[in-house]
Amino acid sequence: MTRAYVALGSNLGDREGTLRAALEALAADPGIDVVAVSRFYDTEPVGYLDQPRFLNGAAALETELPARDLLERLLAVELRFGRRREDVPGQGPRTLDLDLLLYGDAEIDEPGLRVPHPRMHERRFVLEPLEDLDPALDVPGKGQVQEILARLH
Ligand code: GSY
Repeated sequence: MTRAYVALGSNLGDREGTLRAALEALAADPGIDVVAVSRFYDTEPVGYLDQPRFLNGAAALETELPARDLLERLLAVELRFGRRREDVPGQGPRTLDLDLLLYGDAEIDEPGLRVPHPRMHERRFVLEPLEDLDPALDVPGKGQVQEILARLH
């Protein structure tokens, strides 16, 4: 059994309803246990700034699925609930983003699958929800979540 951490984000439509529906969809998957959910945070957009505020959160999952299969299930849920505005590819408003952040203590760098997530240590909107779940959580190569956040302040 592996503990994995997932970031959730939405900045279009019923943001909280979408995050909750996505968590229910993950919990309904027989291969995934949702063991903890962070608070949700209303956050300023980072990167592409001309878009609505986000609602961000994080969840701890337990799974026996390999990382690649877990990622595929996340992408399937994202597709079910997600919608991206065609005019701003990549960085624009979206109804749902699900990012695989951590998969146990694994370090994986394969096409389409990188854990730890390569930008998670720079993103307050990822680290604050993770700190809710486990301040001492280790991000391989970067240290504990609480330490990374303290360095960002
Ligand atoms: O995958 C990240 C999507 N995203 C976000 C986000 O989730 N929250 C905030 N606050 N800014 C963001 N910019 C991008 S892109």
